[in-house]
Amino acid sequence: MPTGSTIIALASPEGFAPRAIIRVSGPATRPMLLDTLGSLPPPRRAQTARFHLESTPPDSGAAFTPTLPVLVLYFQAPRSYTGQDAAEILLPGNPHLIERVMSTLLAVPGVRRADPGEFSARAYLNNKLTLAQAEGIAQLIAATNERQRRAAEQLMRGVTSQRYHRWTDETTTLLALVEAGIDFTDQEDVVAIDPAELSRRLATLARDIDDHLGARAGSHVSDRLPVVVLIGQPNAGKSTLFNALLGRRRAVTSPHAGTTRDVLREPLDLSSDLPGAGAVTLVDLAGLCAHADSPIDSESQSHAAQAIADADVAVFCDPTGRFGHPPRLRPDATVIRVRTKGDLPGKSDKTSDSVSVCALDGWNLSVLRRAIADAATGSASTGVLPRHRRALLQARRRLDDAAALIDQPRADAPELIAGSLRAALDALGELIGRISPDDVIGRIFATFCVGK
Ligand SMILES: Nc1nc2c(ncn2[C@@H]2O[C@H](COP(=O)(O)OP(=O)(O)OP(=O)(O)O)[C@@H](O)[C@H]2O)c(=O)[nH]1
Ligand SMILES: [Mg+2]
Repeated sequence: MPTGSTIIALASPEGFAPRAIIRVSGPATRPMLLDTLGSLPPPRRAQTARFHLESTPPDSGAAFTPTLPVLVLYFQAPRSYTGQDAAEILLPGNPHLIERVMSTLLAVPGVRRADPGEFSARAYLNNKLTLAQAEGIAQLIAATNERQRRAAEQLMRGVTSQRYHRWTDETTTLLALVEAGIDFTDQEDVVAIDPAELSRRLATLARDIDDHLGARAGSHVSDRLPVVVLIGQPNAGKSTLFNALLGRRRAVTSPHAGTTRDVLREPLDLSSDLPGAGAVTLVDLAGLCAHADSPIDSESQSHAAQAIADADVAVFCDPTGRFGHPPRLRPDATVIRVRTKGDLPGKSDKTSDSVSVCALDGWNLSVLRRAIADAATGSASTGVLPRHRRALLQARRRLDDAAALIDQPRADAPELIAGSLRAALDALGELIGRISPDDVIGRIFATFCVGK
């Protein structure tokens, strides 16, 4: 992510508004302000000015350059959000004027439009923000409930980072103690730290991580993909939705109720819907009936009930939007209510917590995919970001591996324990930004909006 260019973006919503804000960051900020305003405002003091718009072709013959009243804030490096020379230009919120100001600014050499999250990425690269704070900002912008807002605030205030640092320190200490045993004892199978002590400290660490991840973490510690079942009455449109989510015709669909009899399971990758969310197992089932008319029906109903009892997430499909009681689910399962066949005129009550979709043309499927990704990663209920959850679960598994090796009577146990602890550290390192591969940074900041 090169930071040598100067980036500009509209930092306020598109459309008409009393005010719009254009944000600028980069080395060409000063010449740009001099060019367009005729003078440089004093740093950090809002100043009114007249912005000289580039003449458009009809005016070009005239010697007259149109100007626009604006309010300008100039921030001198390094005292700015990004750590670079930066500015904010407040102007009337009129899309036509905004575009003319933007094109005047873009005519200054070295200036281009910002990519999503590029301002925050620059702040991070200039050590103005930690990775966790940057993610906190993104989460705050996207928060849809109080829990997520609180989690975002903890990220931004550094509370979450401190916790991650504590776990990293403890893991580093344990690794050092185990390695001391490998390097400095004559007997290879002796660990410098007392095994009971190591075991106790690993258990404490694991419990702290589980608490942070929420009570449901236990069920996700396994490598099993989260299971997402489509449930609802026969003919609710489950199989059509199943196919639409998968992007191919996997299940047979028909206007006749009772088409699906078997349990169909397919992996569905949701990483493009929510960075850090991985794949889930999507399951299509027979529609739920109170009465089974034949042995085939009762067998497919019992298979469906079994699959539902195993599910982490249930997508409850109902074209009427009325949604009765869902069938018996695991107590910690999440239910997503989906009004299927959203293209058909409905007599439904508008339930606020349901999402309407049309599986035939894909309307609102991205909203549903995002809801599934949120529910499957548990981030909806705990506020822990999917990327964090994934890294913490990874660390948690490696700590478990280490703990399981303690009592094993094998000569290379200390080396294996050290290897597991190192892998746990790598996973935790991704969270505190010490090991931040480019693609991780790219993915985090790419989820920001332009202008942030
Ligand atoms: N208009 C409209 N029709 C839909 C939509 N989704 C499904 N349908 C139609 O609804 C009928 C039933 O769809 P299925 O996907 O087979 O329903 P199902 O819930 O799997 O049914 P069972 O397997 O019998 O339980 C088919 O005729 C579909 O074409 C939709 O979004 N809009
Ligand atoms: Mg079906």
